[in-house]
Amino acid sequence: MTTALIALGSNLGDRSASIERSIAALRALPGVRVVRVSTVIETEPVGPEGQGPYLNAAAELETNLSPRQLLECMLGVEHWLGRDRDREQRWGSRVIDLDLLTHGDRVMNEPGLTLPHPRLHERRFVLEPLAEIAPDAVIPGLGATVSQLLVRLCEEIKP
Ligand code: A4P
Ligand code: MG
Repeated sequence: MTTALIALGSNLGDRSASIERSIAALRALPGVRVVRVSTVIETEPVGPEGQGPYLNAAAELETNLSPRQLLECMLGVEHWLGRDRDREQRWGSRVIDLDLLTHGDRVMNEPGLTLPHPRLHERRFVLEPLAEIAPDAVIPGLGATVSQLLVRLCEEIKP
């Protein structure tokens, strides 16, 4: 079994139901155990103008699925919840976004799958909930823990 960390975000429709239903769907997946779920926080949108605020959360999973299999399942959950990628703008509004942040100590950059998630260290809406459930997790390739990355990001943002 491998530990995987994921991020959840929603800013369209019933945001809190979408987060809860995603967690329920992940729990129901064979080969996946949901170990911990953070609290859900409301965050200012990052990206194109005119989007509503997001609800964000993070979860820790144990899985015997490969990174590719797990991501496929996560994309399936997004689809099941009504996400329509064809009608979306990059970084624009979405019913649900599930990002695979880490999968054990895997570092990979393949078409359709990059690990760790390439922007996780730049996203406060990812690091904040993640720090609540896995502050001491070391992010492979970055050689820093989640709480160290969050401190760094907060220092960069300060003038
Ligand atoms: N993909 C490759 N690697 C991964 C991975 N590790 N996890 C591919 C998930 N997907 C991965 O993903 C596009 C494609 O990336 C997938 O088909 C998959 O094969 P996406 O999730 O549709 O892309 P995205 O979400 O538009 O971009 P990205 O890079 O995930 O950015 P973010 O950071 O998720 O931006 N503001 C707030 N406050 N809260 C948010 O949650 N989210 C975004 C989306 C923008 N602003 C936000 C929030
Ligand atoms: Mg995403």
